Amino acid sequence: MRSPGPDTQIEVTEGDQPTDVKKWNPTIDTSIYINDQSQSISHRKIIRRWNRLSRLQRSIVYAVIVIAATVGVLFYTARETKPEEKSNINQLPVEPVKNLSLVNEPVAEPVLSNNKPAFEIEQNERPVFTGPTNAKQYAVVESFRHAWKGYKTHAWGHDNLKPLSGMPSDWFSLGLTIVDALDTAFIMGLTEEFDEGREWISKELVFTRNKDVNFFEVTIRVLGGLLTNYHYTQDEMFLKKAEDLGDRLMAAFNSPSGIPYSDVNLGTRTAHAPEWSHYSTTAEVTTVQLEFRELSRASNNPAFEDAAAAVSEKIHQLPKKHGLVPIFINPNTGQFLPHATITLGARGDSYYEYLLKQWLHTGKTINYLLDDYLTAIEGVREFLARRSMPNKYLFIGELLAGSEAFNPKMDHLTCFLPGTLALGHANGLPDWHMTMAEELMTTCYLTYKAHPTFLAPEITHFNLASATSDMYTKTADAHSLLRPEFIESLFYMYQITGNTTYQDWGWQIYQGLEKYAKVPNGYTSLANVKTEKPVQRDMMESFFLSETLKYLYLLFSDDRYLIDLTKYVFNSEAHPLPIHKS
Ligand code: DMJ
Repeated sequence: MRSPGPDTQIEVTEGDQPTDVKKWNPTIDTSIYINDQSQSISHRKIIRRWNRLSRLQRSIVYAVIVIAATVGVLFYTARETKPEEKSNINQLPVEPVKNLSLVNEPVAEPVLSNNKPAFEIEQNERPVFTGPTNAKQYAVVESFRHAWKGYKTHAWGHDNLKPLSGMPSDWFSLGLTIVDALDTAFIMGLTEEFDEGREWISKELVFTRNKDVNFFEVTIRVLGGLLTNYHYTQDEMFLKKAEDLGDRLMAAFNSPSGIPYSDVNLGTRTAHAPEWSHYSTTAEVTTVQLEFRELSRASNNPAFEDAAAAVSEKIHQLPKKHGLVPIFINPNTGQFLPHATITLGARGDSYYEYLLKQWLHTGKTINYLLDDYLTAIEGVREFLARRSMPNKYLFIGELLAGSEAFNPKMDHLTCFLPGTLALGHANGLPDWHMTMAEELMTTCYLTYKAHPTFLAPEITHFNLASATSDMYTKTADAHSLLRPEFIESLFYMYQITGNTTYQDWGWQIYQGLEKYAKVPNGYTSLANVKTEKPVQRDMMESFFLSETLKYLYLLFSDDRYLIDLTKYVFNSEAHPLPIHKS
């Protein structure tokens, strides 16, 4: 049976939890009466003694009471205003929504108001996940269990499930859905699912196949997933697998420039550029650093971190357009493909994300990462941020390959940006970053609301000249892979601001997923979100379990710091990694 969708609201009563009702006992309790009597006798004694005191003695008693009360008030006030480790992010001022100034606004210097020393997580401080606590979280957990069950029944050990045909699908042959989704099961408190996944990884996951895999995808999904599971459980099995995989992935860095090749053969430990090009993708080569650094820190082997950090350092040295990078880079020369597309969507996105996140992961100690991030966000405002007509919605466009002409097109992938901007602001970056984040949240939300499915298309186009509507979706771009980016940003915005509107928006989208993407064997990608009867695509991406459902679960958490952003940084595939001191 299909679940209800946006127009059939699922009833959620927060007070549905069973209340501890105490039973009333009509028997007279005589001890209460005796207590009352003896209390009134002792009151009379106190009054008689007080009347016998001299005026001086009474004044001393008054003075003592006044001093005690003053000390008490002072102590209480001091306690209330003391910044708590946990609520640091929350206490930063968040400006109300206002319009971002796009042209030649003087750039404010960052005020690192939250530049406190980074927090290194100790074993006994790891979060304990005890499962859902409210109806919305229970619903999301049920969605995860439904997806996991379908995958387990029809595609166990394969990369993905094709939920319509009930067939498996392989890409890297690494049991991608198990490894990618496992920490979501852990965070949701699903011990049975976690145990069966752990068992498969321990017995079946091998990296010895003579097969090319994508260096970036395997790093963020498989290496990232193994490292988070290791962090949470301290189970050495996960670390051993991660070291074996990391060792094999290191082949990608064996290029003349050290910029990794896109494809690695894990079995033969060789790497090469893709068949169709000499180039690697900029976002791919710059979105492995959190994972390789974490592997080094966990295994005490600096080689992983060194190889990946050298890539960031090299790219730092390259000329850019006000911090903005072309989407292709040559691993032989170490140079960007000149005049390639500039975008915060496909192939560009996580370059910007990892500048900030690497800076946070290393306890805000690597300054060039922050500098490059700040410059890039200024570049975004200057060259890519525009307003649509007629309603002046802020969106992020692209610069076309060759001409660098502005293209008013925004990938859904770009909806990661408001979350990242909010994270930066919470860590002391300029207020206009938060203004930009809030405005982009509205725009991304509208890309969902514009469609009867309440789901967003892969790409949205915006009108710059007078038109009846601000945005439109071309049929070729109308599909949805149930991507996580906007829900990810909702999670960041909610944890950082506490504004429950972000939860409400997430719930509307969740209902769209339930109504249009849920099928008997799981959840499926859609061919067209513009129609109430969308053609379904027969693919359940691993990131739906790893990211989309995880961020929904965290968004609806009663404890909005369930995974605290002052202690953890999420990799690009939603695997939380602990923040280090340096
Ligand atoms: C995920 O695999 C990662 O978030 C990646 O960085 C971008 N695309 C997908 C999800 O959309």
